[in-house]
Amino acid sequence: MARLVIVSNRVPVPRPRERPQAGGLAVALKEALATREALWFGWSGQTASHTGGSPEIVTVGQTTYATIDLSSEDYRLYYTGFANGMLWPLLHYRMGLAEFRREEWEGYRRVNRAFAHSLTPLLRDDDVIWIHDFHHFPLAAALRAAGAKQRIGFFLHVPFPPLPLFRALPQGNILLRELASCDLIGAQTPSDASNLRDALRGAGFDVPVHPFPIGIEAEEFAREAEKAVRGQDARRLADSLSGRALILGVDRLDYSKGLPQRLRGFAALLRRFPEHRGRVTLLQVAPVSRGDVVQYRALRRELDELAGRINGEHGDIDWVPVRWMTRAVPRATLAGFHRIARVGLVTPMRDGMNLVAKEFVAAQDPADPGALVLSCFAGAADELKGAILVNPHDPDEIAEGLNAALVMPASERRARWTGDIAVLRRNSAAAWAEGFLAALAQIGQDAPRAGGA
Ligand code: GDG
Repeated sequence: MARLVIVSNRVPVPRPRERPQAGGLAVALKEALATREALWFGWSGQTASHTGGSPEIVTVGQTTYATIDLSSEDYRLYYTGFANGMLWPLLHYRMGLAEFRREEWEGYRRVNRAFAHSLTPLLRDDDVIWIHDFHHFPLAAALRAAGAKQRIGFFLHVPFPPLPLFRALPQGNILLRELASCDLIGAQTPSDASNLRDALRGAGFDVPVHPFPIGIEAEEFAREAEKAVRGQDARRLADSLSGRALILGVDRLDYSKGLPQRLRGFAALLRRFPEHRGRVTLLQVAPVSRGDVVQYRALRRELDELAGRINGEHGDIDWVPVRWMTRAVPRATLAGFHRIARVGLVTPMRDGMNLVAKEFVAAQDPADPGALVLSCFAGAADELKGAILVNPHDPDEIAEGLNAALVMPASERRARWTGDIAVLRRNSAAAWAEGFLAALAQIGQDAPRAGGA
């Protein structure tokens, strides 16, 4: 089997004497990496005096991790600037939050060339290269310019907006041209794939673009949840609820996740459905993310204030309606929290997939599962037909969804959960990675031969 070369902005390099960092792409690619030799290349997460140079190499089993540093200047221009300050809001349909600066655009493209320059000497002729996400739109072209002839696939983890919106990006056609150096492009949903295909075609490129919805290892997460509910943290949480129903939210503190809208929706529940007052608790875990981007700092202040206001207005001497945490919680502990929750509340304004929604479903007790209230703008809404779908722009709709979830009889919760867990087991993380890699291996193989029938 060909060696797999993964490229992503961050690389989960295993650190000796530390517990493995389970999460993100590392979880999704676990199976794929277990079955073949692999090289995982990307940024070390460190800044230094220069970008690039020869990578630092760590090999564990069949996987080699190779990372390079970024200069502080490039970190600011490429990562904080163009990737998080321009592309992230644009791809999440939030042009009002996007800021374009020519020097950041240039920094972004320079860092991608530096990636190609450091990666090229490590490549073998029969490697298969799989590039991940919007940090690296220009990378395939930079690798081709350095002579790479290997098969190159690209997966976009976030949404892709319709063409008129994408056109707001100055020089967007250059990014599309560079992306078109790939042999196969994957997106999360059929509509993201079709938006990206239209943009590429509009710029004159006919690369195959298909949906490959990312999954999770549901059985493994369920086992973790079952174990964690007996653990100390989950027991502390369960005891502290005093019999109240738990509504749980878990998200990076990001404006795409609809957190203010969620808190307003919860406040609307308490106002419009007073029978739930004193009987529910919302726990929102929102670890701070991208704290050096100004929009994220403003969001954090807004949420601190909103949570305080709701508690001030609705709280009682023995009841705090909103528990608000900006610290990260260990993954296994979170699995236990999901299992305790009566309602999973996931309200992104736009989300490529949203793995939290899937993790909530996977963690439930089959005999007495909780209900999921899910934004219709999460990619996961395409698959999780048992969720109560809401439009997060309307707090009243969130409140109605929460009420429906809280009063739903156990038989209906079980019926909805049974359908969703079957989908999750089928569309696993392993199936996602193998599906993409099989499609990439197939490119060019099934083209009609000249003169053939
Ligand atoms: C991007 C796309 C797409 C969250 N808080 C804690 C914690 N998490 C974990 C969750 C989940 C992951 O982080 C977040 O994944 P999401 O999919 O929800 O969202 P993004 O980070 O925005 O991911 C998204 C994804 O890529 C994959 O393609 O689904 O649409 O935006 O696994 O559980 N984990 C721990 N502590 C926390 O406090 N340990």
